[in-house]
Amino acid sequence: MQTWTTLSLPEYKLESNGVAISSKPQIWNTETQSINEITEKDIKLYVCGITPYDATHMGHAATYLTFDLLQRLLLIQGRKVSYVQNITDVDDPLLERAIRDNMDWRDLATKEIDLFKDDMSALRVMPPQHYIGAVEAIPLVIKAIEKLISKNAVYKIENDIYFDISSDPDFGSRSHLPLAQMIEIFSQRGGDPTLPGKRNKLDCLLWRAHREGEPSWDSPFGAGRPGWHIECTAIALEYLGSAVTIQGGGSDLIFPHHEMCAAQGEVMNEVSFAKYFVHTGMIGYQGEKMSKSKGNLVFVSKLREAGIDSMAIRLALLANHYRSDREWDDLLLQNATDRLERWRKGFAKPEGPEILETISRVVDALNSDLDTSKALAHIDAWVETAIVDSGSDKNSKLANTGTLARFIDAVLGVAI
Ligand code: 5CA
Ligand code: ZN
Repeated sequence: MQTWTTLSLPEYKLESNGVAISSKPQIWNTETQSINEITEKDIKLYVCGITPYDATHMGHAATYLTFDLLQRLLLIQGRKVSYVQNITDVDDPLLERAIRDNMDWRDLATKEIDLFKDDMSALRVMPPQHYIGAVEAIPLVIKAIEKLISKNAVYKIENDIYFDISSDPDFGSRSHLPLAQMIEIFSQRGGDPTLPGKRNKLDCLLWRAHREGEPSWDSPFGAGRPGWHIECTAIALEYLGSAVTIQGGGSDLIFPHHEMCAAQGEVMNEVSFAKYFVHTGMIGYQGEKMSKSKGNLVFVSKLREAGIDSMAIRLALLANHYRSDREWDDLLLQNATDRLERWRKGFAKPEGPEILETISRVVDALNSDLDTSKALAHIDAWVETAIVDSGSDKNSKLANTGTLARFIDAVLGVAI
């Protein structure tokens, strides 16, 4: 699948701009339940993409902005990032929605993917190098299932193929949930814990044999379609090697999705699937998680149509910590709009107060588990000084405001 385009990204490297940073990038890792330093020079980033219906709501946007920020933060510090994202363009919820709306599921997916790409471009989210749909990945899924068969990690129930979680001795170690809770969440997220014939309640579907009225593809195991979790394992490992550095997505994917992906990947390649499991908090609206199933959605495209500056949307979603479950509301957006206007005023003159200190404080804040509220506050402080000192010649050491604006665009993705 073709990725989206972004406006050109300003090239900004801290080292070549004479900014010395003493901190190192650190991030909360769901698996270790602690903040870990990202030590790798070459980072393989896999982020779970949308299921293309009801996109792009503010929850999706917040999650992709977080990983965009993380990627930008690593890039300005001289790291290399290879980024892969999937699209779940065939799965039960998409097929059900297409039936409900009397649409061909492919047309629904195409329409939503196009909308999502436009929203990502407008929000200045950098595209992944590989943007891969489940449908186009079917040969990769088949290859992955064959590898799991060779490891004796699968079994059949009628013509459906299941992954046997007991083949992964580390099962459960990334999500840290008690069994009863795992079973409950598994069934809420499309799992079938009580299906007769299962070896373990949590075994997940790898290949769903063809059913009347459902799309299917030929395979060595008969006609059918991929299960959800194997799609991400297969795509990640095809494009990023035997393992990934960072597995990312919203906290609703911690279990079962990321646990299953990691378990399958680990059984396939006999190495840990990911080093850092990074999860964003849930965006809520009117007191509940914003979700397609609840229908309490605010869309990026609708706000853009209403004339809201997409940079204000970006600032609104960066205003609070990525890991906190938080509400979307009008005040959040209003505050971000005001902040953007203030920043634009502060950057109106070609020269302003000294910038190196501000840059290093912003990087230190972001290196500390993406503390965006602190980072934005440091820029606010610079902006206030710039506005107050404007026109006076008290400030003997003036700096080029364009350099700071370029840095802000490079790391925060906010074009001032
Ligand atoms: N296609 C699968 C992942 S392989 C999927 O979960 N698709 S999704 O469309 O439901 O969600 C896309 C991404 O947005 C996922 O990373 C999900 O965790 C995240 N997400 C969904 N709802 C919210 C929300 N309310 N707040 C924050 N992130 C969310
Ligand atoms: Zn996924």
